[in-house]
Amino acid sequence: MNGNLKLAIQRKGRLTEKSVELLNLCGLDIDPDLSGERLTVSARNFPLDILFLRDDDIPEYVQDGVADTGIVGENVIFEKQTKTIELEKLGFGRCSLLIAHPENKELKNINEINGKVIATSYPVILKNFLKENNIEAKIIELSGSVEIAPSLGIADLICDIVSTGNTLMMNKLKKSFTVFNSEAVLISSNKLETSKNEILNDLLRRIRSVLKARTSKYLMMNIPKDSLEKIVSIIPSLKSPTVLHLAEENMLAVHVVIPQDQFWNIIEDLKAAGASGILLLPIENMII
Ligand code: PRT
Ligand code: ZN
Repeated sequence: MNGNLKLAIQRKGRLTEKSVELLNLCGLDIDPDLSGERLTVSARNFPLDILFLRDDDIPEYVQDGVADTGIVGENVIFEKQTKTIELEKLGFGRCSLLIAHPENKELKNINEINGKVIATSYPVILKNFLKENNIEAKIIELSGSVEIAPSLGIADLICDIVSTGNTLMMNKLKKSFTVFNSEAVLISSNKLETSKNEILNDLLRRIRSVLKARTSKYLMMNIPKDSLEKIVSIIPSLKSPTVLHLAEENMLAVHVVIPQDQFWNIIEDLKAAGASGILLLPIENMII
């Protein structure tokens, strides 16, 4: 026991690289053995030990205190029904758990699922969804290759994770209903000792500032002096913009941080209000 915070991440899979990348962006110096050979690795400049585990085991390990915190998909947390705290959505590992049917069949109304046989690796989430919708169907639990169940004749429908939809297409299946939307999240045990909690809060602050920087951009532009009020009313920023004088009289430079997804919504309005020389720059980190 070295007092370090123990963070569980997926050993080898879809979430591994993004989890390590996020920790690196938080300024943690880690040299992970991504070959899957080692079980733990320590950060050189932060009191953190990383445990590499199968994603399915992470919620339980965090609940039981083997790890203090973990990064895992919401789909896995929900399926395992463990008692952990979801601290932050991390913006990667996005996917949906969907019901899909053979493309040569129709499935328009959710009630048509009644009496059908559905293959899935997520029986708990599916059972929940069926109950909420008052549907009676038979669930067949498979640990993998769910998408081939209809062509093997063992199920009418599947309920599986989809991200690009390529796997469905290759197996001649079509999406019908969304059961659950998921992304990677940071979870923690609900009984952390104070010293661990302090380290976790430090890590969480860093993660939040990295996530915030990722979704924000630094907008710079030149504007005619008399359109300042108009320009400020267009800009979707909580903070007041920086306004600088230019050598050219009657012109100002305006600098402001905006949510990245707003840029294309406001650009035409800015131009119409006289903005020119518009630059949009990435932000590496943002302390909030
Ligand atoms: O070995 P371990 O148990 O740790 O890993 P695993 O094989 O169980 O999980 P892994 O690495 O496949 O996925 C880890 C997590 O990534 C999942 O729990 C989800 O939260 C998330 N995620 C995001 C996905 C996908 N996208 C995804 N596309 N998990 C699985 N898939 C699979 C899906 O099951 C299907 O077979 O990819 C296929 C469909 O992908 P598309 O792109 O063809 O639609
Ligand atoms: Zn797994």
